[in-house]
Amino acid sequence: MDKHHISLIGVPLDYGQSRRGVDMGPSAIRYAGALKRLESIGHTVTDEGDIQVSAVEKTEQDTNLKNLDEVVTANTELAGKVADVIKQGKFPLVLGGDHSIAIGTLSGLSTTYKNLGVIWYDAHADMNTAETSPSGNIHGMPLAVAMGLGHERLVNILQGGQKVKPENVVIIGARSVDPGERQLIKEKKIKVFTMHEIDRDGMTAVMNEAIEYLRNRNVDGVHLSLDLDGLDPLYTPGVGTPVAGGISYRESHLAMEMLEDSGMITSAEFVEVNPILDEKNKTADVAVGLMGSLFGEKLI
Ligand code: 4U7
Ligand code: MN
Ligand code: MN
Ligand code: MN
Repeated sequence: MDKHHISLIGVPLDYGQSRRGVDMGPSAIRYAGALKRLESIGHTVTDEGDIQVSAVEKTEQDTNLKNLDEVVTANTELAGKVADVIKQGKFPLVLGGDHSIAIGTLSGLSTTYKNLGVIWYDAHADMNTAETSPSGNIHGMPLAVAMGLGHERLVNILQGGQKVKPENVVIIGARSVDPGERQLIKEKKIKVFTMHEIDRDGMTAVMNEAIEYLRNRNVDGVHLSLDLDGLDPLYTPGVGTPVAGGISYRESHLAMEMLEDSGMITSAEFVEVNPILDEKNKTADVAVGLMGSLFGEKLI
């Protein structure tokens, strides 16, 4: 995989949650200058355009999951695209869209990576299933789905089974976790750095530990799934499910720089940017700034 050749894939999907507007995330991130920013660092960037997202004619659903058909269709297409991009040796950089798109991204990645590490940078654990979800919103479920848990139509995208091993997952920034998720985290022994660890030990120690943990797992690649609500809403107000007390702007840049220095990141996605809820595209600007740090931007 060549980190210097990046493929941008937009996924204008908002069916994984209940607030409109996050489908405009890819446009907002492009408008904030993602392409130029990455090119100015010296990377070659191919914009693959957007995955087509369409409303499916309503059929009777036997599930409490909202818009399951639409989410399955878009994620199936995304999975194929991501699989394609890695086969070409390029770095997939996926722009959301709500976080349900991680289902497609991780399915696509699993075609190549058999021991993939995942860094889940988020206020939430996104480990609900149909049984535990308080909302029925699929953007609260992608990490469970990737571990093979949840609605079979989501788990079976591209191929069935577990695409990511629970012991290869690291969650960073958690501060809103539902009872069913807490149980799953304990049961699967997921490595979680909550805001408590970040406050107590500092971001440097947390990232060093996260990187070391994944190295010891002998992963063959590491995917960064960055939900902009991982940051404090002071910095990223344009998200659908903000939670106060989050990661700071500076801590987030440091985290991205440390990931760049580690050389271990092989794919990434930036999700949940909602321009309707944003202030002057601030959240998309932060996303692009973080991409700069993740892809090796240096001041001097
Ligand atoms: B996001 C929630 F109940 N856990 O499942 C749920 F609090 O991708 C929120 O991290 C999920 O933004 C948030 O609906 C999903 C809720
Ligand atoms: Mn979140
Ligand atoms: Mn999320
Ligand atoms: Mn959210």
